[in-house]
Amino acid sequence: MSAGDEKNIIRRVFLQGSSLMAAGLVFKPLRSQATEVQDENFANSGRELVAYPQKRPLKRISARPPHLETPFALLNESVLTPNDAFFVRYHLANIPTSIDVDSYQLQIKGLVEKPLSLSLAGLKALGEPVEIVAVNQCSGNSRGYGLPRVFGAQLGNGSVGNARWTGIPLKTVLKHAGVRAGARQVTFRGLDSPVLPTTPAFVKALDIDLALSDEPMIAWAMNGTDIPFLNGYPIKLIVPGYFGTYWIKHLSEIEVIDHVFEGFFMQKAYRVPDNDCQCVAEGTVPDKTRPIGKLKVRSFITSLQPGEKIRVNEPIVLKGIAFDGGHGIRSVEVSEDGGKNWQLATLGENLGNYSFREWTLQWKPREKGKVGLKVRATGAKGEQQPAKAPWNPSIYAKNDIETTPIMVV
Ligand SMILES: Nc1nc2c(c(=O)[nH]1)N[C@H]1C(S)=C(S)[C@@H](COP(=O)(O)O)O[C@H]1N2
Ligand SMILES: [Mo]
Repeated sequence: MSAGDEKNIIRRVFLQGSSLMAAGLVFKPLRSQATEVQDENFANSGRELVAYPQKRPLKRISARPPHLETPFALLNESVLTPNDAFFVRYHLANIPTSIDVDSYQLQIKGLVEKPLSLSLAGLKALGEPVEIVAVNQCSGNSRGYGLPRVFGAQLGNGSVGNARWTGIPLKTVLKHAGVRAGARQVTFRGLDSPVLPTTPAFVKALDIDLALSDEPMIAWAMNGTDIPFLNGYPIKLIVPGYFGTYWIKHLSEIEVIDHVFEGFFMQKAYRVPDNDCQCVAEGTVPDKTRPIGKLKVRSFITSLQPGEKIRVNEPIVLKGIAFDGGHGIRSVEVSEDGGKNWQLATLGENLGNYSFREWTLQWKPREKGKVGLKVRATGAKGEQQPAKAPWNPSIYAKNDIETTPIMVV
């Protein structure tokens, strides 16, 4: 199938979706097949596995706009999450259905010497391409497991993925436009828009220092090929170490401003309590909040799924991933006795501090029965996963030590 055909399918799928919506029916993509239902261990359980364009069947959290999660068995395939398995999250239902790369323009405006309107070729011509492997994780990943339960999408653990991004440093683009004195923040928006005029646009802001730092980049390739349509084709902002909310998809407009941006998705949503633990007592409201920032240290077992059966006295290799906000992983440990004793896992290849770090551990279950396998990571600066993450009203940045319940038979 040619790239053009692929785009047409995407177009048809989404047009079909919107006309069905208009008729008051449930949005269901043309090529979607609900293959099976994956049961989650939380109240809002039972996720349909649905295949969207360029995607394998993924767990559908919501249909319009699409929010799809990666089943954990797919995260076990490789340290770089395959493009067709990468999770998808949008906020606004008017998502683009087809994009003409020949006429695509990225605007850079506001407090700059020279406003720019760049074609994709123009963007690529600004400097040497760079590559970085980095984790994209939604702020609300795992919210569905949090208690007390809070408003918002009930996410499982699969709104996370790791990819090799190729693009141009954001600072190169900003320097080309010439940031003027008095710049305070830079805002970013993409091609998606609200259905109703009263719904705020999805615009995010970075402080000027972060925007001009080395890591943030405008990427046009993901794992060596085009970014899948639903992950932000043709270009996407990558902010290594920071939650996915800043990683604007279908990036179309960059504006340098002299104040702190007041839009809804910075001032009202995606905020955490403004203190060291980013937490408050359960069920209470913080006095002061700030925009969410960097990822916290986390780890998962990917080689065994909850409820899986394994044989007693047969050695197996446990495998999984660990990541943090950019210091890198110092160690990963596994416990089979509820956290009393911990065994040190072997870390895999280091693809950089913003990447998933693979870990493995030889393990022989010696007794029959239920086992809760726990995994715990420690970052290079000593940050360690807590048994229970401190609470915040949106259950963002959840990073409790995970337990995978299995059955030894
Ligand atoms: N244009 C646009 N970019 C966006 C969003 C969006 O709604 N629109 N959502 C953000 C959020 S909250 C997340 S978690 C990531 C998800 O990236 P993905 O869909 O490529 O996995 O995209 C971010 N970028
Ligand atoms: Mo997100």
